[in-house]
Amino acid sequence: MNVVVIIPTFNEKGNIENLIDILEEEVFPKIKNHEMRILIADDNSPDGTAREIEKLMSKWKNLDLTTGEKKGLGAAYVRAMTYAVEKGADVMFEMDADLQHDPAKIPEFLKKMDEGYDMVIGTRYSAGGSIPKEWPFKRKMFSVLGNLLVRTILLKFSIHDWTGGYRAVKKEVFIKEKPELTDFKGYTFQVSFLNKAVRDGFRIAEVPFHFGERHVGSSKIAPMAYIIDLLKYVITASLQEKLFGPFGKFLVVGGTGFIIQAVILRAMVGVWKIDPTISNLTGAVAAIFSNFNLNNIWTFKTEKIHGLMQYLWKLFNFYATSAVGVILIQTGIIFLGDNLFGKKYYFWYFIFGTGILLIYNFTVYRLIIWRKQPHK
Ligand SMILES: Nc1nc2c(ncn2[C@@H]2O[C@H](COP(=O)(O)OP(=O)(O)O)[C@@H](O)[C@H]2O)c(=O)[nH]1
Ligand SMILES: [Mg+2]
Repeated sequence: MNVVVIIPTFNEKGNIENLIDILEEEVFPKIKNHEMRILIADDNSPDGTAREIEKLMSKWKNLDLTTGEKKGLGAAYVRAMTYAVEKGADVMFEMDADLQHDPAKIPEFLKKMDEGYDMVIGTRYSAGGSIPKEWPFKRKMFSVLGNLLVRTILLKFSIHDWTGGYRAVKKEVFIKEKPELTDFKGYTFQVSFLNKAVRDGFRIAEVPFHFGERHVGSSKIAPMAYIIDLLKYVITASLQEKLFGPFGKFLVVGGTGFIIQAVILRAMVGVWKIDPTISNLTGAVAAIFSNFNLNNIWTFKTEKIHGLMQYLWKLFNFYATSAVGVILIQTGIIFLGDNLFGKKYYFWYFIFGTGILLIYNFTVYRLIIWRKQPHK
């Protein structure tokens, strides 16, 4: 594969030559099965980083430079990745210039790529990874809690390091997500890019690494502005996903099911004078059938069921799930509540039971009936 290590720089003159030397002399010679290049994404650094690179370009033929106006880290990455893809890159690395990202880990990322992953995330927060021991307690807390907060708000716990900037990504992921990568131009780019890749089912692996101390110079991050930008992103993204994503659609479908059942019940009992129990059951069977089909063509349309046998089998599963949910979970919670705290609060048990029922149903649908397929 054609691999490009992209290094964004803003006033990194003191670090960049050192890093390039390590990559060219120690890391790249060990990689035999891929073609390795370096692309520096500089934003007209006043310290003359770009001039330094131009000098080094006569020494290293696989070294390239893109320069532009300073619009933030994310904007620099989007520009550089666009350029790299145009020049034929298959895989792109994100790496800081300040030597905080151990270049010796590159082969481990590439191994994951060879195994078929689409994106590989360097992680500081799982076994084998770490943040600098020298950091003061406050900074450590900040770093750990920040990540935990992102994971919790997004409700995505399988990835341990959302905010880091040591990654490898296949060009397909970038091409797919690029149109949506324009809103957050700063450091929040990292979280939003990864979140979109997760959403779209790209296969993601993690490589633990020890995050070092900055070599020379100072951090470019503005902590307060970053935190506000980050929170803005994770909260809106999470709400959007929950309300307008499959879960929101699932709730809408459930609402239509309720109406269908109510109309059938009223019609059968009121107009045709049929026994209410039988009428209710008939309404339920019809509502469940409608729910199943609406979920199939709308809520989970990306995992739509094909073929008659598959359809009948999943429909059977859906009826079974619905029966188990209503009988065991919803009714069970009401039964428990009645016996533990008294019948007085029965309606609250019903509300609580219905809440749990919804979560149970959605989980079964997502994990069993319309299981998310990895990105093709
Ligand atoms: N091109 C470009 N690079 C940036 C910008 N902001 C930060 N960087 C680079 O991004 C990398 C990470 O920044 P750094 O200040 O080390 O962040 P920290 O490690 O979170 O403190 C470094 O290589 C910076 O030079 C920017 O606006 N434009
Ligand atoms: Mg840094």
